[in-house]
Amino acid sequence: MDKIYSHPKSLRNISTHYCPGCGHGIAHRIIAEIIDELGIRERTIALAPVGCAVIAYDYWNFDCSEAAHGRALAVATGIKRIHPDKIVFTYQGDGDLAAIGTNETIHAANRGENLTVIFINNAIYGMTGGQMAPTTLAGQKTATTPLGRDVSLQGYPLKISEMLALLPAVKYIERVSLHSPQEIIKTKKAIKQAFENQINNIGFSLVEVLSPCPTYWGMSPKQALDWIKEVMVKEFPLGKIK
Ligand SMILES: Cc1ncc(C[n+]2csc(CCOP(=O)(O)OP(=O)(O)O)c2C)c(N)n1
Ligand code: SF4
Ligand SMILES: [Mg+2]
Repeated sequence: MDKIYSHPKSLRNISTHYCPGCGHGIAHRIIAEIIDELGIRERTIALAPVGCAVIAYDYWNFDCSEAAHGRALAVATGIKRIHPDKIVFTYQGDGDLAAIGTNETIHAANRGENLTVIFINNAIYGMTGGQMAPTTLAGQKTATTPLGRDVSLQGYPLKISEMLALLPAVKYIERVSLHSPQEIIKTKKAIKQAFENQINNIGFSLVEVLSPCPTYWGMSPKQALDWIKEVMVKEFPLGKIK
């Protein structure tokens, strides 16, 4: 009989601190499976973000480093330039990558660093209590927009993937989602492509993953998946951007 389930070597066998229905655990597992499949566990270095995934290094079973909030791509640049034989990736939330870290993100992309970026867009600051993120939808209620995001005061949801796609040194950008098993399979394919690009020295690759945060969306896990499918993808359409 074919084996259909096994624990990835790249994932430690411990419980996580994530809330029920959170997307981070699914994304961690996908990355671990890919690193096993590509046989790169011994030469992978991850940069954990500041955000709910701050202790991702406790869950992955390969080398990891931590960066100050938003600085993962600056640290990753240094590591990759010193160790071009290593496979270096950042794992960052919308607050980390597209708010405090916007500078680092845009300039690493513009330099065409040969890095892989996993961008977890849950449209909120999870770790700090559900404040508005750059990617919060218009009208979305958060701790800092209790009446809903008002674009005349707080601006529009930031489409950082589309912005980055304009840069000539950026080689691959795709937006995927975790809201169903079919979409999770597509997410895995896109993330694998982003790692293969780095292995083949193709250059800067980013996968934006729409990911549920039931806790700070004030929803059940099932409602959060439906909200991505019915509401969030209208603002953040899925598919290859570049
Ligand atoms: C320099 C600095 N500023 C602010 C913070 C507070 N802070 C911690 S995590 C975070 C935002 C996290 O949101 P996101 O990156 O979207 O990750 P999520 O928790 O949603 O996965 C903020 C503002 C900090 N730790 N360091
Ligand atoms: S607060 Fe949101 S992003 Fe953070 S662990 Fe809970 S569900 Fe996940
Ligand atoms: Mg977030």
